[in-house]
Amino acid sequence: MGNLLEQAGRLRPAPENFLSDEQVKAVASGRRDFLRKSFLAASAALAAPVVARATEGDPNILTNPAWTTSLGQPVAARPYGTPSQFESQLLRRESPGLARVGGASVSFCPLQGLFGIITPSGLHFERHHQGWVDIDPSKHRFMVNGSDDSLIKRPKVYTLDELMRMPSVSRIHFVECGANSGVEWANVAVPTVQYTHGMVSCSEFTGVPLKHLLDDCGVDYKKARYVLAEGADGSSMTRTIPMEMVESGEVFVAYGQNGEMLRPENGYPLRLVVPGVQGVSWVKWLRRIEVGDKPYATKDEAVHYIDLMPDGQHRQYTSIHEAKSVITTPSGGQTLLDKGFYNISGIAWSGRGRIKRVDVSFDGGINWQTARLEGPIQNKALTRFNAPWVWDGKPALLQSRAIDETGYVQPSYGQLRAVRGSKSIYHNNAIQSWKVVESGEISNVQVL
Ligand SMILES: Nc1nc2c(c(=O)[nH]1)N[C@H]1C(S)=C(S)[C@@H](COP(=O)(O)O)O[C@H]1N2
Ligand SMILES: [Mo]
Repeated sequence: MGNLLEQAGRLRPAPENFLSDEQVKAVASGRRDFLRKSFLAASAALAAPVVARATEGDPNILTNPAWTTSLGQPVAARPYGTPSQFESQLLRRESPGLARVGGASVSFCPLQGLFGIITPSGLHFERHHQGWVDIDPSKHRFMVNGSDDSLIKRPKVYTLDELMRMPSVSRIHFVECGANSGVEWANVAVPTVQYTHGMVSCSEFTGVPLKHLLDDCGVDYKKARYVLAEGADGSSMTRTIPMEMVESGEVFVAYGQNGEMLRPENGYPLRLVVPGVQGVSWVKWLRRIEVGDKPYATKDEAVHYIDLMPDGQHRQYTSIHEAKSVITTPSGGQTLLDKGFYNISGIAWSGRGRIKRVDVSFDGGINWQTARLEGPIQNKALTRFNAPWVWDGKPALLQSRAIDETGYVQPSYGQLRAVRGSKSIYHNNAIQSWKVVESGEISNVQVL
């Protein structure tokens, strides 16, 4: 259990971490006089800040800590900033249950410790079919060609410098692997939200609309109804994207992520952004777009990312994510310390547009109440919701249910399994349940 708790990251506030050794000793020996003396000495040495009435007995308010009475670190001590040493548990993690084959693996995003909707770039989940590469941008080329010369007037090869001179867009979008929540089909109750839902992340991406580049190459949109996107890594990642998505202007060739260049793990220096569509189509280390007149049925769409239906048939090209949500705090692996008020917080998203409403339940779906959405609500991006809850110390089942602008309602496991059966891996958007027991411990359960 200790290990699970550690994996859950931000579990309990740990104010004891902030005590100096002296303070710890003083507290242990109950020498209140010592605390008072050092407080007075410290205030005399430094212009005393305005102090509110001290809480009786708490050394954290009765004494001036070292950081108040000494010089701080110089500017640019760390030319590239990193999180506080006290946040070192909040990390991407590989699932103990998932095998790593060569570089092919996945690291999960620690959703339980994040706020708002933007995923810090260093915590963005990773999914590589053949490991990640750090490409020299001066050597990277991006080509646009046609499966047939009649589909395109001017096939071209672009350098990164050329792309970065073009008109750019910056948009916030989620990317979710189609296999997110995949092990839950088999009811393998992984312990934390990091493993149930951690293959979703959300960033502000910057780049050039693919439509602009296809126009530049003189694509014949009457004939060229599909594009094939290809990556430069060793996985031969190739995906078909219907031309309507490109023509809508939403698909873009990105070089920026959260205000800086993409991280190597996320496709530096170029990746495709295909809003609302499963992650596999967001080809990283993008080096080529081919326009064609039919779907390509590549390995990554004929064998992988297909859904085995109850009648034994495979469903193909179901790439758009339906509405989904999850409560991230409190969540599996965490422990409620006491009865009383809790802010229930989570994320919701839909590949079909904006989130319209999120409901939360504390009794496993018998009663629902509407959560508060943090705005502005963005198209095909994570949306943060919050709801108040007073825990009475009795067992509870926490759930959230997203509704998107098309009116689609996130299904229960029972509803999802009635249509999809139990043999799938991909595209699980069922309602997640967290069970709270009297001790305050929270675990992952499925409610049908
Ligand atoms: N070239 C290339 N692109 C790729 C992949 C890959 O292995 N190689 N993995 C895909 C998959 S399956 C997913 S879910 C997303 C993950 O993006 P991320 O690693 O930035 O989170 O990238 C996609 N693009
Ligand atoms: Mo994926």
